[in-house]
Amino acid sequence: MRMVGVMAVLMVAGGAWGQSGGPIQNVAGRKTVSLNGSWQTIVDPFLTGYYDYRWQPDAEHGFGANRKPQSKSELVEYDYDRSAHLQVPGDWNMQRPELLFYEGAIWYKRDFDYKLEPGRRLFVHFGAANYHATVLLNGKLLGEHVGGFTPFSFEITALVREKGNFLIAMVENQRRMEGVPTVNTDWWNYGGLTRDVQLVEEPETFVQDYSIQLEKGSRNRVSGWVRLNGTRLGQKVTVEIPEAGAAFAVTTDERGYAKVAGEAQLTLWSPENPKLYEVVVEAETDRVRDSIGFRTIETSGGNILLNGKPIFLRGITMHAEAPYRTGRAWSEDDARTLLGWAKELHANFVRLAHYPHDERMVRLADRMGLLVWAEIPVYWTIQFGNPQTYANAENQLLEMIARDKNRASVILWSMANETPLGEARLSFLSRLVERARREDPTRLITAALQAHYADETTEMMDDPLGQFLDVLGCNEYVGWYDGPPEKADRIQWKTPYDKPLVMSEFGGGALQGYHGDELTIFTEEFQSRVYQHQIGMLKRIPFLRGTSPWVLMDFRSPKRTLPGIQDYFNRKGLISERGQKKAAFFVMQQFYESVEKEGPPR
Ligand code: GCB
Repeated sequence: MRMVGVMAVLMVAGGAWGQSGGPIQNVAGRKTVSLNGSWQTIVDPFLTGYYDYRWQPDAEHGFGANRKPQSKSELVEYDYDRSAHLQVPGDWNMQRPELLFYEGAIWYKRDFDYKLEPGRRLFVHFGAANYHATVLLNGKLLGEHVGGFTPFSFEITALVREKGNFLIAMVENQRRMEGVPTVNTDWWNYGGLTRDVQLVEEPETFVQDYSIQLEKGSRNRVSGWVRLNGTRLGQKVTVEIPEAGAAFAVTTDERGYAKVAGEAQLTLWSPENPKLYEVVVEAETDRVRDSIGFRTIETSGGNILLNGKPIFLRGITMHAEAPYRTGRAWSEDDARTLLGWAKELHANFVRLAHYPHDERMVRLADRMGLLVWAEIPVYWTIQFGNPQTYANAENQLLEMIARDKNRASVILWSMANETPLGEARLSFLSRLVERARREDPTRLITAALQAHYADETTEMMDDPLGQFLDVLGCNEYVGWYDGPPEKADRIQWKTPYDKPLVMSEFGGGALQGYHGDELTIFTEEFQSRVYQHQIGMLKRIPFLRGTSPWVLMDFRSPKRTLPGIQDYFNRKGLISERGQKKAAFFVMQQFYESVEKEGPPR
């Protein structure tokens, strides 16, 4: 395969699923071997292992070759065996002090043996690599992937050998103006192989992907599709839900594709009863099991309806920041802690900001009964007029939907966060909305927008993007960036849209353990006061159907420099990064408890 340069790859980001021809659904439900653990690594700030001295890309002859001197005279200026190690999964920033602020390339190498029986196929699967990964096996380029938060895989059937394979990934997290996200984010640019790496073994023709959900608007009609990959593409496939006594038999076409539809009597999934069914997708040559919940989600005028009934989203936003240790979250324990705190808050909803989180999060949300807002890092001022930026954003959107489309917990796909008004932005985002709807007609589409003051006391939510959305998201910081906390008492909210509003962010900062009078900024008392006045205001918004304050836990951000208070942490957490709850946590908890018991504010 011809090597393409870093910039060139950004242009072709539109189809970066590697050689597998698309994502492998439900990797955890396959035959896998973990490649997690210690990898040899070379820090390469000047991309010396990638470009030659004329700046021509040449990874197969660079560090990707894993060259060993053939004689004592041969010059080889790198050596994985004498280089430091990094743990995978894990961002590099938290693993060595000198990498805390590092942005650049790191080469990862891991050896493995694998006996692949004839007629079987092997893939290497990456849960995520931030931001740009170039992957080689045994010195041969497999491909590249752009986008820091979605999975990708490459087929290695023809290249793998029984002994002495070396898998190399160059991961590069240099921020780019044209990237998604762009150079400016209020979170840490954690680099590296931040999620699981696995070998996935499949039969020659296998069930690559499937979508199994309730048909939009129906509570007993299952609808979806299956897709095979291999040479025996026309097969009989059944999708079975044994507990519901339902089985749908189909025959795949010459592309390996078949639609699935049929009736089933199902107990619907909800936060109160997060019922999951075992679903078995069985082809003649392969079989995959999954746990899937069934529910409907729609809007009617200003209401969000879950299984036909109006619901108020008692939410909390969170970053994929690891509790207690900081760094990028990835483990089951991380997910349990973060979502456990949401439960403790009496939440029924989480906004997973500002990019797709580890798949464990949405799978656990399925089991714990938490509704999910999932989003892509179209954040602030990306290049809305740049077609390559659009292709990149769309690719990340499709990869997110591909991974999480069978999760009942996920009810909202969010297109963007706090993006500045303008024509290019509107055409970019409305196109993205349209693409998301085509890909997944069953879920609601939203975006975190911003309101403006129509007069001194009227916040107006009339962003023109609103006409394309099902649910309006709004970030506002009345009482923090916008006036003193009491300002909220005077504000009323208006919108021309007959659509539900979720206040997708509000809040203020506090250093946990810092106490003082409630006029002193960054004290727990001040933060609580922001929340108290916010809650008073929120209760008066007639079209409000959910809230998700910013943010569950303090998280690292290079933008937050104030010594002694921030120390490179955004302090708007209700909980510190060491897991200590601040006073505002209990203010919010009390509000949600009352909403849970007495119904939403009206
Ligand atoms: C926002 C952003 C979020 C920031 C937050 C803040 O509006 O959406 O990413 O971290 O404000 O703390 O300023």
